[in-house]
Amino acid sequence: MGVRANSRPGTRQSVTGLRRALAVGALGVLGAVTAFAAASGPADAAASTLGAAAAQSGRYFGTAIAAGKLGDSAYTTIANREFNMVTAENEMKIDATEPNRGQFNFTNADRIYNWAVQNGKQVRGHTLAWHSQQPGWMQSLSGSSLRQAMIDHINGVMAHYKGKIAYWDVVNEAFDDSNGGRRNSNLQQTGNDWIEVAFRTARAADPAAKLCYNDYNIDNWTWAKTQGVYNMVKDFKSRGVPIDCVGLQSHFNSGSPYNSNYRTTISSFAALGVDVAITELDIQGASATTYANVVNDCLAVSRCVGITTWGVRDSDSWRSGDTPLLFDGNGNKKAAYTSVLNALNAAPSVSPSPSPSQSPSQSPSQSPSQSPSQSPSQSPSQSPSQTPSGACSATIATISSWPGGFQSEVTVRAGSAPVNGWTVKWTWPGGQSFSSLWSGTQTVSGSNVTVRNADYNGSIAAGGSTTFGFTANGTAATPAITCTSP
Ligand code: 9MR
Repeated sequence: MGVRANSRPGTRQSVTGLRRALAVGALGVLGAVTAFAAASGPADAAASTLGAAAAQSGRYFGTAIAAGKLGDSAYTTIANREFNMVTAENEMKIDATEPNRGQFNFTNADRIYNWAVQNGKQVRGHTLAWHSQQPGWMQSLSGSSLRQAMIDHINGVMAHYKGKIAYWDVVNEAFDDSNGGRRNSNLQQTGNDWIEVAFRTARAADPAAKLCYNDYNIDNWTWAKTQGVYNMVKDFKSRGVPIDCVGLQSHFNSGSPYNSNYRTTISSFAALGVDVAITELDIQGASATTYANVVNDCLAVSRCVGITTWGVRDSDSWRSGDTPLLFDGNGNKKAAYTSVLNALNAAPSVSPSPSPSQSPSQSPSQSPSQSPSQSPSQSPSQSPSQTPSGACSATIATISSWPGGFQSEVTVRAGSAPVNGWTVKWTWPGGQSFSSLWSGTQTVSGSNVTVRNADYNGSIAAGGSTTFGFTANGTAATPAITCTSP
């Protein structure tokens, strides 16, 4: 269901229609992000909520939601009324979703997801790969096992929400605060390519989701950290690494204040061919002027797609002492709320039209920021094999199972010589079928399965191993499997 191209935003009736269309889109195809075309002048009637006001120019206005507050009706009343995009403040993070290796828990994440969808909102996923809020088991890993755990985590979480998340913060806060280089984290120590591996994994896991890099202190265009992230995104775009958006967290305070070059930052990232989102906005003291400046800077750049405040009321903020949000602790609208609403209402409205490219059923190559040559499915599935390859062997293990489905991991081992490219085969014994597979490329013919290496894990050192994983429908099975190497 798309948004009617001829609906006229700007009137109360058409804004309602747009909101209804957004709600239907969210309930039906959650990957759907409505696209808008043809600017048609300022809105002719003011919208009365942040979400409706932002929707007039094709943008969203979101908030972070905490699962523990969904029973607070004062909180949910404001959140439901004002916002049309939701980010889980903590519940989709690594420690929450994979507390034990290979055991995923989506209880609280789903509470937020379901609340959002049932109320017609879209969801930003936050976050898949991050040095912080790692569960203990992940903190204790390093090297290739940590790299594999990161890949498995991305696949496990994205499989659960496949086709349902508008934007995923794939990688969070990977840059150093001062020198413009990478943050020295356990993930960074797995190799400088960990960020692009995360993005490639994410694209393959859910081709419908827009994939974002998210960070703080990348708001000021002159800061080294901003330039470092800018250069990474530029490099990714030039090499076809799948990235669709950059999230500016925008936690503004005296140490990291709003600067008038913020608009330059937004437009510069957008000029690289990515969407820009303001993902965690809060402003110490909540100056109405500064809030309006932020909104106007976003509105000035067509690819600035939306704004999320990091909480609803001041009392919900991680920095509650800074009173940085749009509602006070009693749920009253602050002066900053009015300035944000007015700024949104003053934006030129646009005519909505259905997005051409966001259905989950469409292939990755149809994603707006990817040319077909950048599709992960078209990556070479085998490493170059000029060097003679040694023999390989493989074993399969069930990680977890549930009624009607299961998750397995296959370990591919090299013998006494290095392996350069591998192919694993088996036959399903009882009608099983893949629902998603990661760190490999699959070919299925009837019950016969062939999995070849992905472009980054074909080379296995002598005596070494790598793994790939999958979720499947049917009864858990551990069929006999073979491994061949060219
Ligand atoms: O708001 C979140 C707070 O409740 C958590 O204790 C904290 C733990 O790291 O994370 C906060 O959210 C952060 C977000 O996930 C990433 N950017 C910075 C946010 C504020 O710390």
